[in-house]
Amino acid sequence: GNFCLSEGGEVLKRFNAVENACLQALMSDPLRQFVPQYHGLASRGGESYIRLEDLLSGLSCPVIMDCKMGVRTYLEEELMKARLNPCLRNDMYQKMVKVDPMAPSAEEHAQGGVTKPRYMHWRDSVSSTSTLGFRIEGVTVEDGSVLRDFKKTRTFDQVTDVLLFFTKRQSHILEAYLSRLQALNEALKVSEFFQSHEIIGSSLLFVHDRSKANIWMIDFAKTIPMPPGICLKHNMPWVEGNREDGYLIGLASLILLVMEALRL
Ligand code: 4IP
Ligand code: MN
Repeated sequence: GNFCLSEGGEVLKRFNAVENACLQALMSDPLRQFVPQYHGLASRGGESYIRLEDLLSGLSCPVIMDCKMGVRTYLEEELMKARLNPCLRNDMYQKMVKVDPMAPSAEEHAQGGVTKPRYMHWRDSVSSTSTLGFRIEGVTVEDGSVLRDFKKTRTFDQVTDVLLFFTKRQSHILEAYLSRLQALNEALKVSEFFQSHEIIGSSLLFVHDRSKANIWMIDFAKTIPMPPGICLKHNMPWVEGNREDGYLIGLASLILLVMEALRL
């Protein structure tokens, strides 16, 4: 997972070269206002960290929802790797059985392992990732406890219920989220970064307290530049080789979802 430290109004996140390059590029892109401000690197106890704006500072008892964006959460590279070297993961088999003992095939049960893309694809299909283009990974409530039991939250109605719970149906919060999502949609249209990157496993972080609500783009460790001159559309179905991520499919679903929650 993501190893973070909080320090002096900043967050230190374990260094990752792919993420670091993205954050640097994003600081001179129209998406800058949707990304935590990047303050360079730090080192602590022999480890390197990325210094980021603390998105929670100035908020009182914030609640947080993490939505992982896109119609898939693994890189095409993972498929290639698994084909060349079909390494069986027992940890992923265990995680799979915990959610659904019937999910592994007879062969997978016998092996006690599944390949990474097999696990990731299964995760995407039992959650809302494959159909809605995003999934809820976690919700942190006022007392700081984290709810992570959303692995089978798949349908539009199921995600709507989580959003209603998370926002407590407060219309001023839902309205603020809606305008932020719409502003993000506009910024993505003119973003050179967005056109030129495959964005996998990145999240939108929804954060609000009693009065303020905001949404941030975070987690770029699997956000990969496209070859020069090749652009992604982000709203097309993925077929292996086209590298489409479905980011805009997820954003459109989220906009509909918040609109629907405001109507209910
Ligand atoms: C996790 O599965 C997430 O998909 C991680 O993605 C992924 O890390 C893990 O792969 C995988 O086990 P669960 O969420 O179902 O536990 P993310 O970091 O985007 O949350 P990668 O390495 O793909 O980023 P492994 O290979 O790290 O275990
Ligand atoms: Mn990761």
